[in-house]
Amino acid sequence: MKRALITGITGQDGRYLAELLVSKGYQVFGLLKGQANPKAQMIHTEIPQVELLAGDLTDLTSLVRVIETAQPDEVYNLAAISFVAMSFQQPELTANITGLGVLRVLEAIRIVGGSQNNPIRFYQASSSEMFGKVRETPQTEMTPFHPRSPYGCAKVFGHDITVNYRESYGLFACSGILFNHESERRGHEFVTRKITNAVARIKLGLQNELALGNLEPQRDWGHAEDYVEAMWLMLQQDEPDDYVVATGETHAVKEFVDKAFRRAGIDDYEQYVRVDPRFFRPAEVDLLVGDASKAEAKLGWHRRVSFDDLVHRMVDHDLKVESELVSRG
Ligand code: G4F
Repeated sequence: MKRALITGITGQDGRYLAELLVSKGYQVFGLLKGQANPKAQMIHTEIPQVELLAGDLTDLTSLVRVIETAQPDEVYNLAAISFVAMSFQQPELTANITGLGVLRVLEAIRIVGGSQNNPIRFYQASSSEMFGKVRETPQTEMTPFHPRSPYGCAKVFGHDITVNYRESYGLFACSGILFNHESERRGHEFVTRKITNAVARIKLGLQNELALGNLEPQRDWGHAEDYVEAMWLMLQQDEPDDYVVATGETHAVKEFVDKAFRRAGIDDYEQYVRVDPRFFRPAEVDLLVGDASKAEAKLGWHRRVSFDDLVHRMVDHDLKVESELVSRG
């Protein structure tokens, strides 16, 4: 039985990845930070096979202990301060967790080692935010980075240190440069879920308007369940490498808004949407669209969920959840 350790187990990607690995027969461990973390119960209920181990990306000793306990074949580092807007408010914390946290996990892997025949394999959750003010379109593994937020800067460090540990110490370390990926499990702070939840509430008469920031940025949005499969595939190859994971399509935030309202039967979104400068960022990433041909050719990875299906699934889910809340009173 293969063993895997996932940091960021309580997030959208951590939960989908844990389910995928359990379905493949892995013993899965999740790193859980904090005392009495309220999300532990959610993991116990949703994926009872997962064993949670206490540790923190800011504490190398705890990471060493967790890796010694889990004895993983594969480590997936998904934990991060992942909300770009928050990284402008707490840049130092973001650098410490999203950036230096990667270095600490790599060091812990180096210290514990794994067996000579079976060294620990490492996956780093890199991000299309690293491309920032893009130098070329579409973006590939070779596109230079120009991050536009403390989050993007921290992710560039995480990516570079992953490549450096691979080249310096021969670690089986891969970096997945994932473009935006969303789902019914996405946090409400991210724009897609903020939109679909508000659409559901407006449709049910629970809310009158949706306040958003910049509606012009374009993103390459896929479904998270497709993307965690790419993470796993990267660690099953003969050689470690870096891969862009994306759909190759880009859509403006306002297109997402329009499609989401239409799914709920509202044709004119403009009467409900208010642009609020509070949600604008000090620097914006205007356009992201990825070229995943390397992942498609080498990993055999293909996205299954289209942009329309993604929006429809999220809106339908939120309509169901909000209706249930109403009927429960
Ligand atoms: O949903 P977002 O907050 O995602 P963002 O900034 O693209 O980052 C996400 O994708 C990255 C991959 O490229 C990940 F690395 C990262 O961890 C995260 O998962 O914002 C998307 C766009 C931005 O341009 C933002 O300015 O939507 C715009 N937006 C407009 N109004 C808004 C809002 N974003 C949020 N969160 N809230 C708004 O009200």
